[in-house]
Amino acid sequence: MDEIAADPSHPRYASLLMRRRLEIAAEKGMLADSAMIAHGRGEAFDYLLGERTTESAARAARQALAALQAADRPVLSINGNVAALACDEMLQLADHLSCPVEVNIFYRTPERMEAILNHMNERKLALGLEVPVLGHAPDAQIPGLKGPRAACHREGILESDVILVPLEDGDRCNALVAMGKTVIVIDLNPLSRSAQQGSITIVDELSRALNTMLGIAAEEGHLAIDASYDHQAVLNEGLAAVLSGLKKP
Ligand code: PTJ
Repeated sequence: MDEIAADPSHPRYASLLMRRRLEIAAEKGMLADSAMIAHGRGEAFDYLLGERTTESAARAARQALAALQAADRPVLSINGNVAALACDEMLQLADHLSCPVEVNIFYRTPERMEAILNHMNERKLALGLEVPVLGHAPDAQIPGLKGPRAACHREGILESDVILVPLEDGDRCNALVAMGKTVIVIDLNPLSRSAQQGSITIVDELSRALNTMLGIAAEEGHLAIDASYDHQAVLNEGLAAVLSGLKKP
């Protein structure tokens, strides 16, 4: 799946690999029409960050993992871009947390839902994981949202207490926060509404953020929540890191 023409030593290898994953997902009908625009915006911010996990992003990832581990009903939300870019890492994190993933897309069509669910279930089988993959039979609505984008599973997103929403739309993030959930956002843009409104925001590239969490989980197991964690202060550090990229010669 991951074959690309570039050599792994190519300085832009990781970026080229992610683009290839999006091309493959587009061919499979998994992506929204605006998926490439969203990705391009992310790439621009990542360029300014130096395509690295900053110290503040690592701290946010740590707090996010601790919150997910402490949750009664954690759930990981999957959209088209997330399924394309980091399906395996999302399944591995769900496996570590013994929780479901739920395919929940903004630009919802039956065809896209089927393509993403098929992809997730194929990867789940290939990895040999028992993770429940929800999204096939929504039986609830996220309050405050209109139309198909509100559809979700009662046993998944609706009744979750802590939810990971990478690359999330601002309205939906807001609706989840309004439900009283701890909402963990992964977004390279520290100024996005989701990044600002989330409970814990990791300003990092999706696959790097997930691999940071998986690495900490493997090395340290169960973490304690940091009671002094300050979402806005960590987010401001993320913004400062982006802005420092503008000043480079
Ligand atoms: O599959 P759907 O229908 O749910 O649609 C998914 C997209 C991503 C198209 C939809 O949610 C959307 O339009 O999102 P936005 O409003 O463009 O927000 C996406 C955010 O994710 C932006 O702030 C980007 O900077 C950021 N982003 C993009 N790629 C990455 C990223 N953040 C982290 N890692 C990335 N790889």
